[in-house]
Amino acid sequence: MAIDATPAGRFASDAPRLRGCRPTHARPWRRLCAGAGLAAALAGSAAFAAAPANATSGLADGSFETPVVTPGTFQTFSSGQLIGPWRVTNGSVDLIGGGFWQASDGRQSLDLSGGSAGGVTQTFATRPGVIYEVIYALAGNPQGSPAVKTGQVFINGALAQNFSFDVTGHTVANMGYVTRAVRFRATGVSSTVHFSSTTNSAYGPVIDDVGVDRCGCGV
Ligand SMILES: [Ca+2]
Repeated sequence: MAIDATPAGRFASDAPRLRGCRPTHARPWRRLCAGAGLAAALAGSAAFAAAPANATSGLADGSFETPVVTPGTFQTFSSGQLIGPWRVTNGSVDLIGGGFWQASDGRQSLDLSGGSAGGVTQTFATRPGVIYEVIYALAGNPQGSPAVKTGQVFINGALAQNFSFDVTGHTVANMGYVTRAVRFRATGVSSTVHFSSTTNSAYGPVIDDVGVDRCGCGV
């Protein structure tokens, strides 16, 4: 079960930390669960209390920093190939090296359309019944058409979110990253997230800074 979370707009370092979400990775997140009121409402509920206190998630290299691509270039990966802990699911994607364009986090990012629409997936540890939120930074390749890049997020094989990003007015130096999130309740000891481009060109949606938070916001 998964729903779209309300887009939070651009990353905001001054965004208030909302109760009910707990980062399950080392890096503190700049954007947490939407729906603080609902989170607060659930805070004392049996459903919320049932969430294990030590739930963990092992999503790795959500920043697409490995392997390191020669700065100023990009490397295309095709279906079945691995990009660190990510696997290319279809078509091809471009791992963008540092300095080629602005990353949201670190130096590298991922264009989900390599030569054509592609996608990547990763499976991470979850606890059944616990609510998680996949958070990611979204932009688009500003170097070619179409202007509006589109794609989808799947959780455990089910469509969880359609996304789009309009690159109009953005450049390689000002990518205009926004934050997107997808909430879901884990049903097993592992869950799979799959980002897929539906932009069938060489200029697709760009993602970076993917992470998973344990979340008490409710779904
Ligand atoms: Ca990165």
